Amino acid sequence: MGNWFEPYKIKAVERIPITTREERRAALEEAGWNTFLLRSDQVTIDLLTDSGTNAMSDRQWAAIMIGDEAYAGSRNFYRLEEAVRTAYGYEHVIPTHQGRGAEHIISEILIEAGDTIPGNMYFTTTRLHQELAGGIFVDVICEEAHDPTSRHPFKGDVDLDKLEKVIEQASRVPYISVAGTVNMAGGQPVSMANLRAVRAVADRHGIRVILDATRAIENAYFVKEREPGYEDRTIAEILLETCNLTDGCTMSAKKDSLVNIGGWLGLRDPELAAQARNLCVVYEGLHTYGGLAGRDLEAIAVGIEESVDYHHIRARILQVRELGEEIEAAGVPIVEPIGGHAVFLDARRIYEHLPQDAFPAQRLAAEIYLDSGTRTMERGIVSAGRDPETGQHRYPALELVRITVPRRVYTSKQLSAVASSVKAVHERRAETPGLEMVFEPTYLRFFQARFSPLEQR
Ligand code: P70
Repeated sequence: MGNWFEPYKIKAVERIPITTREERRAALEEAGWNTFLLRSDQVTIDLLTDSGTNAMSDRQWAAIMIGDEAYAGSRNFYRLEEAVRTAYGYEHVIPTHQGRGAEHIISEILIEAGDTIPGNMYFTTTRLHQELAGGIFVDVICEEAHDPTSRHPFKGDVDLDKLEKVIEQASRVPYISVAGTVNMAGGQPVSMANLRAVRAVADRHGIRVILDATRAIENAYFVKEREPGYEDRTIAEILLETCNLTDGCTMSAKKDSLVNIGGWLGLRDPELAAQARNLCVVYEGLHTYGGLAGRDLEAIAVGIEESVDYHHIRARILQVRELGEEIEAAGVPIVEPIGGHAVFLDARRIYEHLPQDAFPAQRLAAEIYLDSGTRTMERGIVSAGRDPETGQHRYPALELVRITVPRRVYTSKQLSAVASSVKAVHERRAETPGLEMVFEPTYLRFFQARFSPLEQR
């Protein structure tokens, strides 16, 4: 891995709450055993997500002060537009309050009832917007992605045979939905070679390719690290080449772009962009602010510039990897290879005695919180939700807990403490029972579902 260190120094700090086990037990009961329902004041190390939890730089905080809060035509919008054009290469930029705002707009524009959208594994919000627009998402990711033990270097790759078959059988395919890195597969990258092949398939059938660019810079780091021919290319060059293979993208700036809120839709086709700007005023706000303050737009623009810096992205990826290696060294089963934004624990193998409908990953996330006040997230059967046709649980192959690392926020010493806690929870695995779901909301149930612990069987 080579030596790495954080390419920054710390100028402001925030005190974190230290709690007792009794306090955590009470908090967990109150939260219905769902880490999404904990208050952050009850959390010591918050590894729920890397979304909007990043530490901004002094330059970004300075950018906040030059926010131009004009309703229309804010200068910060044009700054953002320029930053996106330079780094991502999309001519048309429509700001949105966050990633799902962009997903909503693109789904509504491109999808007609009965359409099929193939993609490299579902993402919760992306798929929901595709379904709400009348589409059906079909997973065409390579088989290796469903196997947590496979060490395939690009587990985000599309299976081209599956893709061809889905296109053949569908009545209409408005676009292929590709993400890099693939969140639900464990933060796994897609290769440039695969993306080029997807583009070729799309061109042959006259289909668009829409990228989920949320963590495309993390993807670019893996390409540079692993894909022959890319060793000497810069992160910025790889990012641009990635986007050049697509017709548009949705972006949650809350990840790669080092901000706390924001997103955008990038498009090449001026006709589609005009439609998107029009829907933007319906759902988000005028097309030059998209639900954001001018200062947010400026902070994203600066964040984009910082995010393509090699030293930044290298430290980011290697900090996550170090955490994963420490957990793995303790004998805890994790998803291999270690992904970009998080370490994923394999709850299926940890709680071998629990059936999937006893929510093993949900329980594991709760146990880690109880042990050390570390907050993580379930990414398994609860996240997968129910099949809209049958109303039954979807049973995903991956039953995971995501330990997600915010950018520039925690020290490696803190992450080491998390690794020790995971080890302690793992040692108690045999005596840990599952959960029962006692409240289930209609949409994206993982956010608000409530559970209660099952008695030991
Ligand atoms: C996470 C967050 C957001 C996200 C993403 C990808 C690959 C789009 C979005 C949406 C937040 C989250 C969302 C749903 C469930 C749990 C957590 N991912 N594409 O923690 O962007 O949140 O800005 O609307 O990862 O992974 P946004």
